[in-house]
Amino acid sequence: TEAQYQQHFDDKIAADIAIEAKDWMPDAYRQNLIRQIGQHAHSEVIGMLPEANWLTRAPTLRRKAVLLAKVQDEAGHGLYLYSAAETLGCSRQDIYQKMLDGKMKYSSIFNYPTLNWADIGVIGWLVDGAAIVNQVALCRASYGPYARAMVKICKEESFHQRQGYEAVMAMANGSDTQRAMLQDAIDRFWWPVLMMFGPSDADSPHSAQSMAWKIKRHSNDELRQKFVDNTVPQLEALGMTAPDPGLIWDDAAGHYRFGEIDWSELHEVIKGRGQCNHERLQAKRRAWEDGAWVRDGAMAHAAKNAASAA
Ligand code: FAQ
Repeated sequence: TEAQYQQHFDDKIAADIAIEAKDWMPDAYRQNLIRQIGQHAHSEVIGMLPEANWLTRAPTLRRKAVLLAKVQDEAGHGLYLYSAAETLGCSRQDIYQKMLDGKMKYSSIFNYPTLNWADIGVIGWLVDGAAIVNQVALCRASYGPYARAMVKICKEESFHQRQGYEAVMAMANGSDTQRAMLQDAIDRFWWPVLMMFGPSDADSPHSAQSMAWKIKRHSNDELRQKFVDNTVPQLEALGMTAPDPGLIWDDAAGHYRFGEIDWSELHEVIKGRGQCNHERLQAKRRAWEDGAWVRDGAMAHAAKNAASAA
């Protein structure tokens, strides 16, 4: 019966046994995962755009090759995640179309522009750094296909974070102009990166249920704190500062304290009114339309093959 299935599911969650694609699961669990994994997949592919903006203008061939590899990795992450979402019974095309129609979200961070090369280093260091803190926790998510995708993604993401830090180290050791560019990029990205972890726990509608289901293992605020604690020593090693006068070490707590996030900014960006929301969706819609001939060609080729096989 339904009650027995539910009991079996609850027992597995309690015992930390992964839920697999063909297992019974409550419909709300399935829908919540499609929402989160789908948004995560969209973030990976939209996240290619701000960095791709600098591929043709990378300062050296080495930096260009590294950035190209990183951007390609993000496409791969999108593909693993769309596949993980599909194991839950949704269609990739359906959730992709919802993203194009503005009916599904992607991470707020990709609605900020990349104005210069320093932004690319800062994205690798801070954006991928934040993504890792969030995704390491998701390696233990209760849904097996999602957790396993995260393991591979985290390995690649950790290379991304290091290439970003290596790029910002070069700028921090460079001229005064380079140091000023780097500081400006940090000043613009610092707060939006803290917003990547989502609303505060008090204002996070999905958290309680996602924690009970062990999809989320740590709350938004816990992960944000972990990121700040990890990152401030790296900031100091660069000789740079954060645009937050409230950022101080709290010896008793063993954590950095930081100022209040401007939640109205996060809400505006999530609602589609960030600096680049329109541009990002336009770029993806154009790519989808411009790629129609490839899809049509592939379908015609498959139909021809099927006909000749018959
Ligand atoms: N942006 O109740 P909660 C990357 C939405 S890293 C936009 O707290 P939840 C790597 C949220 O969806 C970035 N929307 O929700 C990379 C919900 O809306 P809904 C991607 C946000 O799910 C680097 C509502 O607010 N990583 O791509 C944001 O429990 C460089 C209420 O929020 C992931 O997606 C936001 N920042 O917790 C790629 C990680 N925050 O659905 C390229 C997986 C919240 O009700 C280049 N996701 N919202 O309409 C998660 O861990 C979770 O979904 C959270 C949000 C923590 C993001």
